Amino acid sequence: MGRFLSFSIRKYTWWLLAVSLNLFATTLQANEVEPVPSTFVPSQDTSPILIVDTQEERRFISRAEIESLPLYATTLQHFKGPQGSFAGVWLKDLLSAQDIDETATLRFIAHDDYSAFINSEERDYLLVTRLNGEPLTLTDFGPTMLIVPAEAEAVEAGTANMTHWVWSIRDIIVQ
Ligand SMILES: Nc1nc2c(c(=O)[nH]1)N[C@H]1C(S)=C(S)[C@@H](COP(=O)(O)O)O[C@H]1N2
Ligand SMILES: [Mo]
Repeated sequence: MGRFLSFSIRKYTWWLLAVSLNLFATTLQANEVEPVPSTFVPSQDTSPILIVDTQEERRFISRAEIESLPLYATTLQHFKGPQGSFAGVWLKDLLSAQDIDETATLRFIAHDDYSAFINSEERDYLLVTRLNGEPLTLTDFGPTMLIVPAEAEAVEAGTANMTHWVWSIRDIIVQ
């Protein structure tokens, strides 16, 4: 009886080990590409860091407002240098919180006056507010930047078009 019990416990242990290794590997894989929900405490900073221009009005958006939306994080090496955990909100979530049509063409204008046309339906854009838990500032290509997690590997390899990876965003104009 004792031998039988210890045998089944041992068998169960191996099974448990295999299952947890499998889960662990899946988590690692998911982390590489698909952003995972992030649990950091949303910013309380209500000073404006982003302008949204609709046809009717100009809106000033703060970190607190952006980070009140569901937060996601993904790990990558950005082509401008920064590396680590990039966290923020899906652009689609911000648009719907701002009552902006997802199909709208958006013109993103950066602090260096770079501009790019973006359509949130074309790809899944993450609007990043943090790197490794710290708020992004102008010196690390913030206060916000657009990344496309699904393209991260291709961008790292230099094989993807990255004209829509706008950093240091100042203004979003809804066309
Ligand atoms: N703020 C800002 N974002 C930007 C750009 C820029 O000049 N300013 N250049 C875009 C372009 S055209 C490319 S190819 C990539 C890489 O820019 P880099 O070659 O200057 O590193 O970033 C994109 N995002
Ligand atoms: Mo470019």
